[in-house]
Amino acid sequence: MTSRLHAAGAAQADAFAADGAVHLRGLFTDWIDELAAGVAHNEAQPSEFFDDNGTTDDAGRFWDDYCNWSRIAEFERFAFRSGIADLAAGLMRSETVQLFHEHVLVKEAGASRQTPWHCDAPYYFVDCPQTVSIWIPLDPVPLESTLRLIRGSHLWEEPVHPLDWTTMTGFYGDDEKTHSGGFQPTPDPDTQSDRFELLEWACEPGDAVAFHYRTVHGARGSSNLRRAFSLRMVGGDARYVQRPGRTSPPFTGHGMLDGQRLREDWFPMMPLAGRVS
Ligand SMILES: O=C(O)CCC(=O)C(=O)O
Repeated sequence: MTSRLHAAGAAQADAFAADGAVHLRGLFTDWIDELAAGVAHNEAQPSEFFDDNGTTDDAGRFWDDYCNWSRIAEFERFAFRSGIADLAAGLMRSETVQLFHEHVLVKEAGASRQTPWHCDAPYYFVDCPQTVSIWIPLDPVPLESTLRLIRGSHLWEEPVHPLDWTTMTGFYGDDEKTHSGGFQPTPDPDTQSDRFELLEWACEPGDAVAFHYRTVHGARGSSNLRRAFSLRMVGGDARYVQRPGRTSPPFTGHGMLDGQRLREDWFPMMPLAGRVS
């Protein structure tokens, strides 16, 4: 498969900076078969991080897994040969792009389990203005089961307090109401629709929704199979942050300290083919 360059244009980078998310149509349609093979491989050989999010007795599971790119060749090829790093560089307006990890999220047909409203940054041990996750659906996604993002939430002063997706209790082992400062409670855009503007796009396979690690997002259940591959990258200003509790992914034994760059032997720099916009 040939490599394609996907440098983001200035208008897309402006929209990403202002809204915290953009929808990009048809960028990765050539890679659907490859990514779908990778997801099948992932399901057949799950990692220690595989999680069905408590949906074992459901009509359809909502399962996810991550940090498998170095053992699943399809994911590694996509990360390093699809041109996605150039897209990320353009959106973040960064001269460099570093791979944080990939994340597979599958809602089987009939999965009623919602993706809880959350923002990713507090689960991670990295934070910075230059962050992007690029969520790529491998199946058609109608509006009712697509990713839903709160416009501009990446600019909120306090990120949303992280919750454990299975127990819906504080992810750091704390309580949402009593947690120490620096976080705000999880919003509910469905009951507070006058306070939030949502970005939601029906998607075709190979579209991409790029969003900032601080953008608050969630999704409903899905009546159809909805496989998604999310690649998470950071730009040149990314720094390790010590969180008040565990992180996801855990990445134990890394030895990094507050304010350090992410170690490149674990989080590789991604070669860029194109000019940063
Ligand atoms: O696919 C979903 O339902 C959620 C995706 C998500 O939370 C993410 O990629 O960070």
